[in-house]
Amino acid sequence: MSFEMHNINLKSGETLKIKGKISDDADRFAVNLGSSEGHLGLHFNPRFHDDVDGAVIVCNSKCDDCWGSEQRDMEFPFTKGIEIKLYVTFKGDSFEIKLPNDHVLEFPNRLSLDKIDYMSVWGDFKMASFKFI
Ligand code: 9QG
Repeated sequence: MSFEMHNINLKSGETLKIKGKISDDADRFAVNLGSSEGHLGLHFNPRFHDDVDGAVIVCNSKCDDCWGSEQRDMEFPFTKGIEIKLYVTFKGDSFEIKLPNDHVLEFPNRLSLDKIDYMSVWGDFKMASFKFI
């Protein structure tokens, strides 16, 4: 794990802004949002070389250590080595992720989390800063 933080208390209507740099030799990275019990409401996982889809954004949830069904999006505005900003807004019944090209992905809050207590960043991405807005 590159970074993780507990007790972030992200409530419905609030946004997590993340800035950082994708590694020059990136394969994949992830931003995870979840509960203090360890469940993930959102696993946001851009992959440059997925076995099935090549460059794809995989989103999923994880409950009791079991992954749900993947949502795959071919909108892929990422390049290795670039600096990016991501905005993840918790909407209560869903998550909205604004990508660097202003395209917005939606992912349902399958676990009905009423607030987000946990965040982590993983993989070929060096986070420079994050803030809640
Ligand atoms: O591969 O897919 C998302 O559905 C799994 C990956 C897993 C997730 C998951 O191995 O990787 O991306 O916690 C993990 O292992 C993450 C980093 C079917």
